[in-house]
Amino acid sequence: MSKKFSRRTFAKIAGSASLASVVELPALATPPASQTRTATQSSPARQFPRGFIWGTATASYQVEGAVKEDGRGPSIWDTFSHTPGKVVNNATGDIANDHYHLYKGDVQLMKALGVKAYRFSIAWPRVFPNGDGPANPKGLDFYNRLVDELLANGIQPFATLYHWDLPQSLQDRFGGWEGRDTSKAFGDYAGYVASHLTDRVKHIFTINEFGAFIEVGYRRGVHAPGLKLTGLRLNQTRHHGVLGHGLAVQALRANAKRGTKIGIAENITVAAPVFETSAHIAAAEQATREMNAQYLTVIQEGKYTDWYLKSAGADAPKFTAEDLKIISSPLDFVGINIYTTQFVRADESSPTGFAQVPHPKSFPHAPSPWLFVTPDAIYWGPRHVAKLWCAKEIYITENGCSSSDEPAQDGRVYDTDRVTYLRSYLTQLRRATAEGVPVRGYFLWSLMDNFEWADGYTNRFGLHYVDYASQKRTPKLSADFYREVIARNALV
Ligand code: PNW
Repeated sequence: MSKKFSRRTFAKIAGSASLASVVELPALATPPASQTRTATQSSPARQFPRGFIWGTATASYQVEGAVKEDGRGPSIWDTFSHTPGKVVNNATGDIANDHYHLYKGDVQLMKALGVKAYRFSIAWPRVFPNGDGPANPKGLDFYNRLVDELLANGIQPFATLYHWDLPQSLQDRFGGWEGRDTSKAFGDYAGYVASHLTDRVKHIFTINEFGAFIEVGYRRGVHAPGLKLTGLRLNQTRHHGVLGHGLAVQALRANAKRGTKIGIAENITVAAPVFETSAHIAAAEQATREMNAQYLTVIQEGKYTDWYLKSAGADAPKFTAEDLKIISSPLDFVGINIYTTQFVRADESSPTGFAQVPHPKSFPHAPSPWLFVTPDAIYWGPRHVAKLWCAKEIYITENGCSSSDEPAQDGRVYDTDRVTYLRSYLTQLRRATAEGVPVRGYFLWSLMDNFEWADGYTNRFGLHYVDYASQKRTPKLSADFYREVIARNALV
């Protein structure tokens, strides 16, 4: 494990900055208008670093629709959502938000929010309908149009290459990520995209969330392709996922224009200390390293942890030293999707030095049952990444929450639960930036309600309410909140 960001340096940064972050309490009496702070003069204790990149995020299958247009091939999500019983109400992404046709209006929604960046994903089967073989330039053209529209409106494009819509043909021929050929095809696709888009797209993420698409899709069978793998087959699939990431990094480096930055968007399992004693904090760091052993840890360290290999035993993945080199190809930044956390405590009796502390039944969560409201996650997540792996540039590539949004009489959605959630998380994120943790930007999930995978359209995560029958988008209260945060570069 490399430790260039030494404990002492970290403590120094943390110590000096914490003085500056003492919260100023507002005066009780209303000050005269001349003394009130304007939109750009928020209290320093609520301010984010200058140049902080505020953005929103979506993903291709969740918003685009137009699944048969301009030569797009089928993806595993088309197959899965069309299999009865797999998605709530048998919903599909056939139309979704029709973003493929309505993208110009959606860019205007972003402009009205004031976001500086938009994180979207490229549908692999639009670009290579069979996953490999001949490219489909008409499919790539959609992203040319989208990128041009974003840039014309002053919004930086951040593109993800894989947000789960694997070409069905790769699933049929190679077992999807069970097969090493899929990793190779992913590298080739990455190289192709790099040579066509990096004249304008300066930030590329390889893969979104191994922790979700492999664990939920290949282990639990709840997402596409709906498999329930165990043992060696599962570990090998995980290995092919990170190998695909590494091959893509290499292909991007070989084909991208100078100045392109490459990273990942992983929903790292964040271990947070039950409370902040040095023993619990050390346990949480160690736990974060072990709990992400198959994904972010091997990507950052170029080796699987001893504990992971020992626990896997005969089921440990088969790999070569060359694989590990590819997997750990250096990144320019680390993107982490932060929703929730796992609490841990120090435990000397455990061989790893930590013990997980499960959430009690009464622990508050969003309508998505996995989404426990734990604002600490967005403090500890980036802090662990900086400390464990010396990451110099970190993005929060997703954060947000579902809510049982319902339009009020006036047609607006007053999602005070989402506003409270976001404010709590951003308060913790600000704590991280104030302590010198190098978080450069934040992408709120999501710009608008969309196809929430196996939950179909029943769970809404958007800043904009979408009426799917009319495709009308209406800003929620949380959109007003986010606009204010962006305008002030500070908490409100
Ligand atoms: C992420 N979990 O998924 C995805 O990147 C998005 O596509 C998705 O819409 C968003 O978060 C909200 O769900 C996750 O079970 C799905 O911990 C499940 C989990 C985490 C993230």
